[in-house]
Amino acid sequence: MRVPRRALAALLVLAAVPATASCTAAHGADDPRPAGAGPAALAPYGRILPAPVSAHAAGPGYAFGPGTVVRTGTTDDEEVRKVGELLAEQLRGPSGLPVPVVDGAEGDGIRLRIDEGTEGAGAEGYRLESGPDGVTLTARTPAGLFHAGQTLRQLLPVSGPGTVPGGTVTDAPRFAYRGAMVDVARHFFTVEQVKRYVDQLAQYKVNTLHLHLTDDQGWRLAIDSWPKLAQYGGGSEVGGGPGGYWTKDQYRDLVAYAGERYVDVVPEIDMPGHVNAAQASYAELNCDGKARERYTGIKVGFSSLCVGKERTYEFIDQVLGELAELTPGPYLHIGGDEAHSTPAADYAAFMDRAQEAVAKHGKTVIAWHQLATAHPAPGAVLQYWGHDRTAAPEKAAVAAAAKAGHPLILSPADRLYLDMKYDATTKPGLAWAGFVPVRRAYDWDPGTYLAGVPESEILGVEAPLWTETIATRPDLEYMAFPRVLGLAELGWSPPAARDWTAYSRRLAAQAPRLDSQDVNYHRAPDVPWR
Ligand code: TNX
Repeated sequence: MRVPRRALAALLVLAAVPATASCTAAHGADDPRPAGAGPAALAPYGRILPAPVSAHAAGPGYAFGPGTVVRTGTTDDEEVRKVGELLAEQLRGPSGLPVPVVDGAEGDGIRLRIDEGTEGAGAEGYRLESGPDGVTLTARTPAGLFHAGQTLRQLLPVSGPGTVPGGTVTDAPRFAYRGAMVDVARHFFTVEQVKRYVDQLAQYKVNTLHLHLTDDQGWRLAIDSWPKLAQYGGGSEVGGGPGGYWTKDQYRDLVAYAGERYVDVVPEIDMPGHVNAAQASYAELNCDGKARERYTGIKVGFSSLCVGKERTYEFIDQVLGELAELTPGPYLHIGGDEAHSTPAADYAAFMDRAQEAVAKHGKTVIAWHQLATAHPAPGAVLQYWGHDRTAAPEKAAVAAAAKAGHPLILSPADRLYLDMKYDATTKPGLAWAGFVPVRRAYDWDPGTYLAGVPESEILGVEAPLWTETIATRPDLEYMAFPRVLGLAELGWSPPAARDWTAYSRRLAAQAPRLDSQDVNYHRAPDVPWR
């Protein structure tokens, strides 16, 4: 049985607001506050973040209580069952209710349904319908059901039982790639710490975790054919701390954990620069055959693999081969940034071979946008990290590559670099791209950002968190939150929903949720926290 439509109530709501897709979410049309009142609590359908394509409150809701079950439909759909189990677990924690998971689709409760015909849902979208007999989540894919579940969590109180207000959400993402990066090379972070970040991101529908695994200061992943990379090269970090590395099993565990939350892992081995940790571990990776000293400072651009040596290519082939085998997602990121110690011709020749190695192991290349100055291979994705002051010819080279068919991931440093200070009072962080307050991180349009690049060439957006100055979980969260929620909304919500005033109220409404999850976020002065 479908949730009955409360047609009359729905019509009344629709009549009260302009008929644009995002109206309710962006402007809180179901907000009961009297006209003229200042910022007040948004009604549940108006505070969903990222803002959905459409959301309408209508009719009585569903009482989520001791009798609530999650129904996962037919038993033979293992993946849907898993989505249901995870959603039930996410609901149990804050509510203290048992929320068992049961087979079968009929009956009261939270119902998960795959329907290939779900209109406008695409690969990740969904429909959520709430009424007195339950909440029905419908999607074409398990990923869509997962995202629907995250929306449902936001319609419930932060703790205890409560009512899911009656209404409907229809939703689908604007961009396929919605990423966050963590640099575990400058400072080491444990798999447990990164898992916590994955949980925080996945609840806002971020679907990609880019791991910057290697840099001058440390090599963080065990590679069987080159064991000293992790064993020796992992034993350092910025500031002289002990560093660390992940075993292959730990990495697999993280990838699986992220996968269950529909977050793909994109691992990065940065080359031909940013390789001092490798060159300290193996003398043969240096042109002069001498191992480098370990490095714990924060300079960039001084190291380079030995481009003229065949052994270099055996090295990258074996490393990328092992990495490809560990990585279920389609991409390997090969860095390619700030190769200031590699002459341009050598850089281009090296990147040709590195891209060949990625293709040989069945993966698609992502590289920082400097690859545009060499020869990006067919299908290679470029990650743009320029900023307002980036020289026009550099931007034009990226735009030309996009025109030639290279999809772009946008990570403008003066918008999405989570290691940039909010303002002059921020203790951790850098400021080479300027300060990035919360509004600046959100208030720009990825679809029109780069001159000459239409939205169709934009694969998505990503917020990198470089860790030269960030060594602890509280600092990592302080820099990421709340700015990374802006990234989540830029990546997911329709362009019409992008409005700073409305967004800042949705963001403020997330505070109790972040508090209850013990997230150390920055109470930025540009957000109307209550
Ligand atoms: C630039 S962004 C870098 C990193 C630094 C970062 C610090 C990029 C591709 N390279 O090596 O960690 O700035 O903000």
